Amino acid sequence: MADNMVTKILKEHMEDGSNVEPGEEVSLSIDQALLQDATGTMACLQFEQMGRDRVQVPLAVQYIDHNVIQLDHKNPDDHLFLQGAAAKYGMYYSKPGNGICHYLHVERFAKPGATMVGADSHTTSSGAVGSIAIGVGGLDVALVLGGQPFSTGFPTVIGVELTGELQDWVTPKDVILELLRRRGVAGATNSIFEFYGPGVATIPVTGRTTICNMSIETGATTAIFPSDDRTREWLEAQQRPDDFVELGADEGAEYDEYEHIALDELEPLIAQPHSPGNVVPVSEVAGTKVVQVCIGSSVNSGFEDLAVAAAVLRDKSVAKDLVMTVTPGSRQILNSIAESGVYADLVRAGARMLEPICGPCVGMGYAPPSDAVSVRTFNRNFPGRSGTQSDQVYLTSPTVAAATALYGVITDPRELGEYPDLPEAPMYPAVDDGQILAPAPEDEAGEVEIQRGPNIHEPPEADELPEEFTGTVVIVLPDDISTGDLTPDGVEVMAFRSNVPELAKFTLRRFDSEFPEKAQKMAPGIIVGGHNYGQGSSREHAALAPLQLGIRAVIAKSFARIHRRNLISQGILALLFKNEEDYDKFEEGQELTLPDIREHLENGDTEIPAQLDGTEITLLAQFSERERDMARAGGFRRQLRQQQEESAPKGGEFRHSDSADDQDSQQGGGIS
Ligand code: MIC
Repeated sequence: MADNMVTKILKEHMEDGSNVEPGEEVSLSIDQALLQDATGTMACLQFEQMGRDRVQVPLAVQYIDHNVIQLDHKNPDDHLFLQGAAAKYGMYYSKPGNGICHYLHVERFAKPGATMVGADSHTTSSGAVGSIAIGVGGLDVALVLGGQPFSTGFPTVIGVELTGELQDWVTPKDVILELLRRRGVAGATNSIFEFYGPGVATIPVTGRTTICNMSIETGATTAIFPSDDRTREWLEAQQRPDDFVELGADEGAEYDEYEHIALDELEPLIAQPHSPGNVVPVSEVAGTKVVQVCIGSSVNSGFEDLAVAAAVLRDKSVAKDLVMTVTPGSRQILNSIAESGVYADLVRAGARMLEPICGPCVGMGYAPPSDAVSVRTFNRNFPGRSGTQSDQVYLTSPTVAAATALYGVITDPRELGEYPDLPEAPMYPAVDDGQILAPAPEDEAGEVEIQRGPNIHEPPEADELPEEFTGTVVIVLPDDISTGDLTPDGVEVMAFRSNVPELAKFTLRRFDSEFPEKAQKMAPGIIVGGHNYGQGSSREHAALAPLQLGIRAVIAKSFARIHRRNLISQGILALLFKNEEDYDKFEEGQELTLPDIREHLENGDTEIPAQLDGTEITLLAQFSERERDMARAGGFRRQLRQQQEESAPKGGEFRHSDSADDQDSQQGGGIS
């Protein structure tokens, strides 16, 4: 049977037969795991609860790239903790300033045909070299580190045929913006994009990285490119020729859905505030005044991306009232732009050159002024993500960003005339793994001391689900609530990623600054949401912080994939409306009862009867068997412990938290 590439790779990694029907739950063996500092501390703490001495996955890398502003002890304490954990438990450790996890992983570790999970939604970048790379919550990464397979619904595979070639000034960023224009931010949920067709060969690996990185913004699980000559050249340049295998769909393979993009017909595109899905041609917003341009970071931080910006700005200056930042993706890119003259051109043009860290992409400094327009080559523009609550962030390609920096207004780069000659990308960049530390050898790992700073606390844990659940509606939210709404970005808040009780104080501040206090008073609480609840990042903090405040159920019209999983894994019921009109019946302060909820879940019932202040409504529990068990137990950690108590342990188990943090770590532990 002719299989597409996704199905081939998944079949090779399936631990339980060959059920490849979309939506059916499959267990996958995982080859690689990625962690970064903003989500890694929770992942490592949960891994430690499993009681394993060493990680069980063939390769795990802990990157430090998000929380690196280091205003005080919190960030560097996290780094030390993670460095110790990596050394002791058997993970590579990439030091701060060495590169942005998604980009650097494509350079140094990602492999064609491999499966990979990462505690970062943009883990998907590694699809650029033919990996199936999926962003998940920290607990899911911890489980993989502990030797468990990763279970997920078998995806719908969307074949994206690329034909033709991009015209001058149009870039791979426009390919993913075009998919976002067509599908919006939830139009590919539970799907994987697989690119094929003659246009694929025209897109370099760095361009593929940008496309795969932002595939998550459509709600997709991930995206993947075939492993072809471009991949071979890339891996050779990275001095990893042995990692190359040719991979693609079988001749005649079919897809569940199809898209076709004629590359030569694309034009420069831009996503307007405040959603990556709000895409229009640049010409529609040309002339808009801009005060900040940011190029690079998690996407568009490869050599060509920065070289084209430098070429546009060579011997010129950024506009008088505009400030521009440039962030290379990795130390290798920093070296390459320094050696090729790109760096000097950018500096002379007035750019603020940043180190290879996530930086402004996740609100780590360089926030724009109030109400002002910032044009960024990044991947997300949810409200307030830049650090400024009234921000007006547009997302676009480096060519549009460079032209905009030059003129101070949004500019279609095709107006610049002929495409400039770019300096040659160094074919063999200086491969330098000097800032990636190998783990301690197994026989020395016992000696490694892990330092735990005062900001590091065990994650909270839910109670077992009662026979009947009654809770109070604490807030009713609109569509498209992002995990950044739940757990905000920015220097101040993100410094508490290892300290959920403190972090919880910022929960949903954009909607109700009193939410944390209210939720604690009303506990057990319920959040009601619209469509695409929990879109965006993989941060499980967006489940842990509400849990800390006593939230025990979220009822929504639909959920984003990663967040839904994080809620269930952490013991929060993620229920759907059977009739969406029932959403309008909900108001703050109402009581909702789910009679016999345990029994319903035990029986595998999908329809869950509920009473909302006396009115009968029906909710849906669309759970797999595994999820039903998790929900009843009060989350996955508690479930595994129960299994351990009932029978001989299999594949790792979670210990009870008996640390001094135990008080914090109970449901509704609250904040002081
Ligand atoms: C993001 O782009 O939103 C982040 C910051 O990389 C997050 C990770 C995080 O919240 O720490 C992500 O995409 O998962």
